[in-house]
Amino acid sequence: MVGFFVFMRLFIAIRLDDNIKRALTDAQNELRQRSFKGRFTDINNMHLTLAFIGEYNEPEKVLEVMDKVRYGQFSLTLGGYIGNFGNLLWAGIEKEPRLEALVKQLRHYLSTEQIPFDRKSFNPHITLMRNASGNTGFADIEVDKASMTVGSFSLMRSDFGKHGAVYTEIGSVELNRL
Ligand code: 2AM
Repeated sequence: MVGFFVFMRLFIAIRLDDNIKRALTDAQNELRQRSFKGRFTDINNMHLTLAFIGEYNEPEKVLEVMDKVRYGQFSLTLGGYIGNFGNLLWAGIEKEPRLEALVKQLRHYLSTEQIPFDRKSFNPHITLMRNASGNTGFADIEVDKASMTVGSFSLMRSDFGKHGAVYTEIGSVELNRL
């Protein structure tokens, strides 16, 4: 019999708490008030991507690799500004060496276990909207520098629904192991 595999679009991310989400929603509302048009990220979909895996059919293997990471909790603080990659607008993160070290460790294990991932250098950001048009003035928008404690990171799947992508957590790993 020929088996068939179900490929899922996977990525590893930090999920955000309500305090951070509130600050990001305020920033989105400010963009709306300035007549920015485009696809705003749904509040439930807000996250910080650590590694994008893409189409892959062994989520259990990814969770096993995530479980190899030995790392403690740290705090994540919004940078207070909006940046862009072309017409994608994002909220910046305050520079945090512990975030960068976590991503380095995670990507090291993904590599050694031969799990494919996007190797573009890590550029921490939280997407606020895509296909932005109608205005270009966002540089002076101040985003509340909200903070949260990062206590875990998650394996997420992305599915395309009627109203755009829907992200669902498959599993998570605690950051309490040094
Ligand atoms: P983002 O982090 O810039 O918002 C699921 O597609 C998530 O993985 C999105 O949040 C997306 O962008 C992020 N991502 C990172 N690299 C990606 C890539 N090469 N292709 C698609 N999505 C990517």
